[in-house]
Amino acid sequence: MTTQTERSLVLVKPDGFSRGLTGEVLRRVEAKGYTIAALAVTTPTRKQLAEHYAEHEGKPFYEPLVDFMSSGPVAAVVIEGHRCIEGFRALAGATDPTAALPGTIRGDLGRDWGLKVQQNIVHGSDSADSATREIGIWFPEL
Ligand code: DAT
Ligand code: MG
Repeated sequence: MTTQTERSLVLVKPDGFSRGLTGEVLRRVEAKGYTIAALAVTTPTRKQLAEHYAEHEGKPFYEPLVDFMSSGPVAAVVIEGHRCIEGFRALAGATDPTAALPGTIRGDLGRDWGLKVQQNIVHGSDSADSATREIGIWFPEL
């Protein structure tokens, strides 16, 4: 029997990156005990984002989401560690940064700006299948 270490795709979104919060996000990931397996700074293309956010196509926030995510550089990160998918989602907190609990990345560092899409600092894969799919989009060489 082989044990494979779990991996998750984390993005520090353009709001987090431009506010200089990449280090703070990585600090929390490392302080939790996960390791960083890959790291890149890139401005996402709309094509990459259409793939990444395919599940949201047609929703009212979809176009604003793609506009926002392609507006500037992001830090794309592959993190590693047993149950890191669930663990990073807990570190990130709820999607709505107003409702996200203090102590979480979104709860501590994010707020609602009254825009058509929530700007909430980070993305984290929501399942093992999503993680595999998303890592393939952002790090095709892995
Ligand atoms: P999450 O990023 O917590 O996995 P999601 O996958 O449902 O959330 O949505 C992707 C992003 O789209 C999310 O981080 C912020 C934005 N978003 C989601 N639901 C929204 C809504 N109802 N109104 C505005 N923006 C929303
Ligand atoms: Mg999601």
